[in-house]
Amino acid sequence: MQHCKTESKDAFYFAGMFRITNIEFLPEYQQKESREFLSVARTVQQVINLVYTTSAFSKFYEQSVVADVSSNNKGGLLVHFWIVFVMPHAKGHIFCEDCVAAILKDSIQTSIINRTSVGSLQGLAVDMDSVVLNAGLRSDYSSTIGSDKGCSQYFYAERLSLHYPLEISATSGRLMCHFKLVAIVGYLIRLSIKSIQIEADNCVTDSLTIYDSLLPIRSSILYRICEPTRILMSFVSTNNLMLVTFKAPHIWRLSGIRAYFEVIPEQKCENTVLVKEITGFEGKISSPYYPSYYPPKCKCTWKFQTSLSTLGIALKFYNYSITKKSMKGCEHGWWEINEHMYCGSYMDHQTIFRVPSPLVHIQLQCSSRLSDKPLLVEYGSYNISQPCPVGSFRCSSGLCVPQAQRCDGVNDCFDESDELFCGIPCNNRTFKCGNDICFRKQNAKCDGTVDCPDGSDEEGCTCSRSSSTLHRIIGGTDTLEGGWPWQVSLHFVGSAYCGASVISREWLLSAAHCFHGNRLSDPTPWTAHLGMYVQGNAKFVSPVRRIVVHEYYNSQTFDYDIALLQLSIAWPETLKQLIQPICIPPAGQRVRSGEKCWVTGWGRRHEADNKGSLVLQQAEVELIDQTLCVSTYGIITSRMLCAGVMSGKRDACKGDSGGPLSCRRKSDGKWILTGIVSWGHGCGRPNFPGVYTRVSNFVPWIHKYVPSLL
Ligand code: 4AZ
Repeated sequence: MQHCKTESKDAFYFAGMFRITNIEFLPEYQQKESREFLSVARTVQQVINLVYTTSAFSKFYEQSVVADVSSNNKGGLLVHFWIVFVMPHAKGHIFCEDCVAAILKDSIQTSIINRTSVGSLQGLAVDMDSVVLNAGLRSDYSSTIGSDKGCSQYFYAERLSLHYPLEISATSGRLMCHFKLVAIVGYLIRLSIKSIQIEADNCVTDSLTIYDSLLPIRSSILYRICEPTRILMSFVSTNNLMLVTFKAPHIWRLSGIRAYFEVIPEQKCENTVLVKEITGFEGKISSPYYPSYYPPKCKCTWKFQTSLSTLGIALKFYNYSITKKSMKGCEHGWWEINEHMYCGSYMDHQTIFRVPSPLVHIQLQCSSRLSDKPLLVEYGSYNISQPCPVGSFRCSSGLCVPQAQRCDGVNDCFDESDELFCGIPCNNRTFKCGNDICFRKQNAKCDGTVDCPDGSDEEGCTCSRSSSTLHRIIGGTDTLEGGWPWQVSLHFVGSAYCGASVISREWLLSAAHCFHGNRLSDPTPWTAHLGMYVQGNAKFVSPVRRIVVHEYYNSQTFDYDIALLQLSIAWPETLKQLIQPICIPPAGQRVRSGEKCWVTGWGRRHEADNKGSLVLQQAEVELIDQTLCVSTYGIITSRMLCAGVMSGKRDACKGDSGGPLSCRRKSDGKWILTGIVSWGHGCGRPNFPGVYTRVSNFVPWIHKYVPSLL
């Protein structure tokens, strides 16, 4: 709850507005002396009197004063008013701002039946959504109701494409100006500021403030400038009116503003773009009213389509970047791109965001309280399988720079990623690449990231072969510690939620459906538990840095149910007895029905259980003929395979999702990740085998993110 301090000894001023929906605007309302204005003002004042004289604040209520009755783009009348309370001997007392506003809002009677936001305020038809009321200053009260004219002025702008000048200057004395700008109905106001001369005092006394209303109401501030500037800046209202206040109470050298305003039409912010076949940037999209600051209430939709399915959409943001939505607030734009949420933030360099899909649907919603800096985004297509051209280096931000610029001491990537892991003198704390270049990263060998320019740190890395710890499982039924060293338990906000498999030092493979949903798609609440046997007792736990859900994942059909997870911390070499990657099958590998494989996990042991198992479970299952599986379920795609036993009994269940279906290759004894636990009709039901994601169909997709995998 907010409180406000009195400026004078005992009077409190509140500035507010609301929209009356059932009275048509007449030009006479612009004349404060007209019968029409006085009649509406009297009615509104009486209504407000009634509201507060029957409230808990009746003792302190003094009066209400209607300052303006204006047209607006939503129809009806927009009424701006002041409410004054007097508390005798208030001395330091505070007046609850939220209470004063709540009394007014709660007095509006709405009916749920007609489902509109219009309610009745003592007989006046008032739009609930339009009501705003904030504490204000006595000086603003005096100058806006006309008792202290100062340099307050009205401007009625009726002509399009005309620059209406707004200029004021003084070299001594004081300036307290209120410029009320009103445009014809259906249009907006754009204020362009050429220069401001002002004392920079952190907005304490000197400021230029732009309001989305006709009274200085704090919650409708569009922007505030409290420092001198000569850079052209422009701001757009959300209605056909705007208030500009300029305050410089102690002038002793040149102060003032040079500005102009225009009447502009409302712009729709949507576009459908067909992107050409050639890769590269070819066009631009921008925030609404570019190059003006964009208003706080905005929504844009852009649809992109490339001409080839192998091309995705690249977006180059100027001085801006978008990152996966996190738990923190999102103050500079919500971006929804193909159903994934991102938050925007300003930075001092350009960033590139690639969407590996030929069809991209983007929605931007402005999320800042004030107007925000204009955004410019270049778009174009890129080759999904080759995001950077041959001979160039891919920066962490996605930007491509010539390979020759890597390690040249210049921050060409802007995020310094081209200058990371460049050669330093070799010692026992560095890693030595094949070409004798050393860099500072321990355990760089086989961590899934190519660190050496020659790739030697990721050469010869291998996945799990049958080892001494493993024969016990093959022959038996018990899961022994270390038996399935690639098995991972994924915890969401501290609880076991899904399984996954280790495929490199920092990458895991799991099911996309584990991460479907607003909170589930955010890596922050997830932890990966590796080298675990009894649930909760992992040998190694890492937060999750990144979740890559397959872009074609379909939550209705479970098609493309695959996701890659990048660990924040690579698991240490010292745990290799208990943690080992499983091999990815060769691309397009066909499987033999009847082959015996193993499914493992901490999921439920019976369909009716309500919690998972404490000890890692294993079950031997058979790969099932695809045609038989299609005839069982009907909706089996080539990205799925079935495994189980037709009698039921051996199967995966809830909680095992994302975990491995491991098959041992006879020729070399290596374990292959043939499937990922995905879905099924119940668990262990006769004739309804478990359905798994067919990993051999995703080898190029996995290599795109984990290029070092063999
Ligand atoms: C699940 O709900 C689930 N019997 C996983 C696997 C199977 C069924 C359900 C297969 O996560």
